[in-house]
Amino acid sequence: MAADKNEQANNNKKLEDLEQNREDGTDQFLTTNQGVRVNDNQNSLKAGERGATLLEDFILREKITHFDHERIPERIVHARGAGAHGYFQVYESMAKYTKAKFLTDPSVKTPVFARFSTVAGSRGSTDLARDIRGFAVKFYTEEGNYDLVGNNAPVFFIQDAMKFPDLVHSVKPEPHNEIPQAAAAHDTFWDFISLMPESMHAIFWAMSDRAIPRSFRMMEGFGVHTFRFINDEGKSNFVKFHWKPLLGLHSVLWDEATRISGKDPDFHRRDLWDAIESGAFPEWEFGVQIVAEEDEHKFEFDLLDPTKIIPEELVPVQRIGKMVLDRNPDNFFAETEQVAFHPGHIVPGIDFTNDPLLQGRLFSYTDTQLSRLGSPNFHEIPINRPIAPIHNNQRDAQMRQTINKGRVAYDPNSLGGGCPYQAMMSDGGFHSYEERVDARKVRARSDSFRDHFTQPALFYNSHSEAEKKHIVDAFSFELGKVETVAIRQRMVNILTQIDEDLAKKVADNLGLTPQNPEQPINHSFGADTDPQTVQPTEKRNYLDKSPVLSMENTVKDTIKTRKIAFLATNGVDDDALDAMKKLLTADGAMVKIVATKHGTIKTANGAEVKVDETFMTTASVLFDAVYIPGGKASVDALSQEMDAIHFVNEAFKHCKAISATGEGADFVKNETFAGKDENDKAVILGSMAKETAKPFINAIAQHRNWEREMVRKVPA
Ligand code: HDE
Repeated sequence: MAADKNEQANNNKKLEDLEQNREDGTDQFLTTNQGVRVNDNQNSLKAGERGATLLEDFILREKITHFDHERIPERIVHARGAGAHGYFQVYESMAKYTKAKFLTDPSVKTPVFARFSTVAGSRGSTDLARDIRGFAVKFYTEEGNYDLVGNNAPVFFIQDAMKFPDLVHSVKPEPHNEIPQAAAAHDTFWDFISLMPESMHAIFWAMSDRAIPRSFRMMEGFGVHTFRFINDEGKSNFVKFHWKPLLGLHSVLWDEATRISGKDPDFHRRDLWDAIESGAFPEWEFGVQIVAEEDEHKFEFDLLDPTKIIPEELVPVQRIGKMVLDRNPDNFFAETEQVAFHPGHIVPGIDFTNDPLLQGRLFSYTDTQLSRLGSPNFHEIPINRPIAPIHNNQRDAQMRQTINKGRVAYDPNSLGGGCPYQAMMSDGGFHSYEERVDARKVRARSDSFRDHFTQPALFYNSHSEAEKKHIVDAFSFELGKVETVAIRQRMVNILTQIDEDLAKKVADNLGLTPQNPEQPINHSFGADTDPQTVQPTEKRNYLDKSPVLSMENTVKDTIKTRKIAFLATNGVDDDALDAMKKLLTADGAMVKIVATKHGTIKTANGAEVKVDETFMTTASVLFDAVYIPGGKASVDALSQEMDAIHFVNEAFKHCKAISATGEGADFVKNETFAGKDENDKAVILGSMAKETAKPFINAIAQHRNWEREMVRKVPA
């Protein structure tokens, strides 16, 4: 008990220490880094007003020197990202499977820091690149930091860490001209991929709508590798980790993504920030798929193969807890940029498997921090510090913050009373799972890793027609950007192994004919293996469909945090504006008034309404839906505004919900493409906001009306 109290006091002290690192200049004098108050921050010290600047100016030199060194190397991958603080809480004790304290005590709120990222682009690149997203969470548990460094796709492109530098070199901008930025649509990437059949499953995820999320808050996360849970008795179960967003899983269209990249390249970062600032805290449920140790070989795929999922139909995901992100960082650099994740940061109760990709990662992440953050003391940077106490005999190195007391920095010692001493397992000492190993030392890949086509086919077949079309379009776009025809052809040929119809459609868009690869795919699993013998195995069929893979089956009953544009100018009908606003905001949506000019507009009854955006500062692609309230003068003015007409047409083209009342409905019918099809369920026109609000809300909750995509005649 006393020990518990001490621990709690210690944790509180740690949190206080972290807070002390936060600086706020409010009501404070400006000082140098030595604490000397600065009297003139406008002028350097000169020999006369027009004279040369003096070397003596220690204030100028300190300021400029610090500035000159402001940049640190960006992450090699996942450079572009945004993060937030929050907490995690388990619903019920998982002690049956794991002894990790943060998963066994439902009363504990474990602080977390989550960072979402794209993989390929540089730090300043657009958020809306077609890419897998990083989904990394640092749990500051009482037993030390646990990092779950995952992605928004459950599978990876390669099976062995040996191929990671090759994969990343192929997707990064090409080395001779550093083109293209944050894009996989170029020759070197598809050259590599078309020679790597093991990448097919991840490629299908990357070509699907999941790779262009509507929001970080509306994407899933996955631990990817199979890990182990270890319980108090030392029993191990295999486990796969999932994050399920409570707002559902939603994406934008590719055409929209490219436009958002121009209108607001910070779209995802801003969306996360704004949601948290407005109190609409993003939430995910934490899920686990548990497989008993003795069932390791029961599946038709290998649990150690990171290019495979365990379909949820075979092993359901149990939702065991919730993460809430409720605080934005105070400083992007100090927190989001300096946070150092590592899949090797684990706590008792969690352990690794022999997934060869995971094993490689366990080396990589500390190594990369050494060059990025510059010192093995990166764990002392506030965002990386555990709340659990740190005591060991590690000493010194650049930028050491800790002031270790005493003369003893070795173990065993008698001068320090043998401290710090090792923890028994019963004291929470980490003890690696004693997996039995009896093997030859080889450079080779297991035969059980050779099935590359079954799961991409399962993924493709599980989607709706609209989603399938998006996948065909994505392949056609990406390969269309590839200049070397032989690479396009090779890729189309591999696609025939997965789905003939898809391959045909992509080939057709590229002006090619798919050929069944009669030549073996030269895929080497090891130095001395004969390529003939390591052919990928043929596609199998252990499951026709996995409906949870389709975004069609996601949460579609909420409009919380959805952004709705109201197009209005002077003379807008008061009731049409107010009633709709009230109903939408009551359901958690965010309404923005988009007008022709900034400032305020006057309603028909003379009320003043603040304008949030103008047609110059925003665009339909930054919204989920559009509403045009009636009011003759307002609608007449909108009819004269090309950008207003374009706004509605573009929203229509991107399959969004559109509603209008009174004269607004005439505007939609007469001036835009949106009113042409009376059967369109997501264009809701009427005379009163009170009547149109309900179907409008339903249509927004559906996210998009994909049926509309077949209408190709929209001039937007
Ligand atoms: Fe990473 N990865 N990775 N990765 N990764 C990095 O670490 C690496 C892999 C992931 O928001 C780097 O701190 C290797 C899979 C995320 O800060 C680096 C291999 C998954 C982030 C690195 C992989 C990931 C990283 C770059 C193959 C999903 C960003 C900077 C063996 C499960 C974390 C850094 C953040 C970052 C290496 C494969 C996820 C270079 C060698 C698979 C989310 O160490």
